[in-house]
Amino acid sequence: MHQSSELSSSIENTVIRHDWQVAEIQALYELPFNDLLFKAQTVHRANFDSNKVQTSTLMSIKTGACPEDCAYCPQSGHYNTGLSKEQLVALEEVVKSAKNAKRTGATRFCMGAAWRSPRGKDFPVVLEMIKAVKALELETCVTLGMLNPEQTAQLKEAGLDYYNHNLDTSAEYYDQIITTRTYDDRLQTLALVRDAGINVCAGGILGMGETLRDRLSLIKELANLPEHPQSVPINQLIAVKGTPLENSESLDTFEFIRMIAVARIVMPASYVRLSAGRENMSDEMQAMCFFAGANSIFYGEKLLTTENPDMNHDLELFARLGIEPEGGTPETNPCPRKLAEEQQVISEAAGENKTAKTKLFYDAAS
Ligand code: SAM
Ligand code: DTB
Ligand code: SF4
Repeated sequence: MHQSSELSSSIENTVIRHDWQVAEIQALYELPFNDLLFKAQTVHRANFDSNKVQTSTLMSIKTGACPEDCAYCPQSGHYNTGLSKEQLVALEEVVKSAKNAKRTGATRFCMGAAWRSPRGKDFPVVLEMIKAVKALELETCVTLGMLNPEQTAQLKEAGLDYYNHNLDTSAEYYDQIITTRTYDDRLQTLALVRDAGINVCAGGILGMGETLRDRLSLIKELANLPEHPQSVPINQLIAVKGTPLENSESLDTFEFIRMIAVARIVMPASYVRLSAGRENMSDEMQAMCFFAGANSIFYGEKLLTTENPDMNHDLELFARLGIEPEGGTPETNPCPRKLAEEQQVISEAAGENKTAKTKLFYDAAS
């Protein structure tokens, strides 16, 4: 390649645009699969180390009985999913989980609350949680629902690194999924978070009965925000019994991978997180998502209320793919494959379930 064409292709792979049209994103999406993946991987390599994946651990700090009616959510008080209402967890419990997350190699600790918005005496406690997690030299993230300017200022002051607030789907499909708030409410909180100088984590869910156009429109909304979200979680719906979406049909695997690829191409410098739903994805599907430009995962056996793959399984998958977690592979687990095999044998012998198997890892690490 001549120097000038090398330069123009490297600019093309790194340029940040905010004027995407759905038709343009659709044209990318409809490329032959190999061409799309090649393009996504080329953009990925121009902006990131393509063999590194960021790992975030999630903790539910306040579970259930949420006043919102999000049709996908097991924590909405409008549906009966068998979850019991819980109070805000204690600060010490958060510190304990965050220490564990750090020891197992996570670089970010995300705390989620089933709130419409933070109110009353709980918010100052969340500020203390952020400070305590930050003191462990972990990046901090919270997701607490809608915020006002005073709250964003206090979160920033407490040292918050990221705020998660998803657009979830297209503006057009939004009222089919949530009726207790609007898309504009969501955009407004994102603006307040951005203006407070907190990194934005915003993405959505695929597989809620939306059309392809809705999915492309969601990606367009995210890409055309005044700044690209620094982190873009792409969730595959976990169809939870008792929610209105319990019988939703899952998306075709290749359609999901294509969406990861277009997210990577239109938001070249953002972390794209292969988020909820990995428990229902094969290793091969996840590997293709990483090739398509996903470079972050939730790491740990639990999301908020649902299951996530074992850490050992993830570390083994990384090892098989030559992927390095951004925080490094935990020292206590130098050979993930061997450890996973040993633990599989021990757990099977003891007739233990998955949670017990993961516990063995913690025990080994402590
Ligand atoms: N209540 C806050 C809010 O909605 O912003 C924070 C917690 S909420 C559980 C965070 C995100 O989790 C939602 O925006 C949604 O994208 C995701 N989520 C919830 N239930 C899910 C499910 N069943 N499958 C996939 N993602 C889900
Ligand atoms: C995001 O996009 N996905 C996470 C996080 N942000 C807070 C939550 C997934 C929740 C899946 C359902 C559950 O475990 O309750
Ligand atoms: Fe509440 Fe968030 Fe679940 Fe909606 S997604 S019901 S706001 S916890």
